[in-house]
Amino acid sequence: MANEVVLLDFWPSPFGMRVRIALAEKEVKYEYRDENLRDKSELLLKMNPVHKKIPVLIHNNKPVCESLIIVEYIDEVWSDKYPLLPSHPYERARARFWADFVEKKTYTTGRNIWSTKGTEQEAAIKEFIDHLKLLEQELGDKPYFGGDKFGYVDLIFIPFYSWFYAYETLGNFKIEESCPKIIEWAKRCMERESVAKTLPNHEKVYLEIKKVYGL
Ligand code: GS8
Repeated sequence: MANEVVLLDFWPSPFGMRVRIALAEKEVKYEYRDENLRDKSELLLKMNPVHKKIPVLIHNNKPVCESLIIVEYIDEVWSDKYPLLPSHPYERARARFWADFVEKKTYTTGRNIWSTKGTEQEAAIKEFIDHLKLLEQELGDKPYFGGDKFGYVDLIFIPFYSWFYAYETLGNFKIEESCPKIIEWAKRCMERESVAKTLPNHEKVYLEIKKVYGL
């Protein structure tokens, strides 16, 4: 079967970065299309008519939407290269639990940091740090969430590292002071080629967030 792969994405999107890292780990060749989210392409509206959001992976003309689902799809289709999810059902369930935690908590609470002020912002920062501390606890003394090797949870979480500078600058706090192990982990992940070549410059992300949210 021919493998025609197109990715509809937007460069600062942590959701899109997940898919780019997964495709890099699997050494899949694909066409990258950067969307203008204020003027979405016909293709995006056709391929993701329900949410109308990026990322969308189009594999042999068939769309797959939602980053967590896309990454699992990639892992199953290109199963011969670098498995991302653990093979044991229990470990797989645990990995999905923490990916879901990152999904439901980190992005949402992170956004509250720049959409609030004063005591509300202090509370948002505390909540954000509390979530990172739970992740730090789950990491424990392991080099990666995946254990000895970079895996699914690492891949799902690491794109947010490129947003840390924006969180810190807009909230005037330092993540490393409360969660040094998370920063160590992130730097370790950055040594991986798939991550290093995917994550954009943090100042560029910060400027884009300021622009998008009118800050
Ligand atoms: C989130 C995708 C998303 O929010 C996933 O793929 O995991 N749960 C989804 N995409 C945003 C850009 S990144 O902030 C998007 O496409 N927004 C366009 C819009 O809301 O109109």
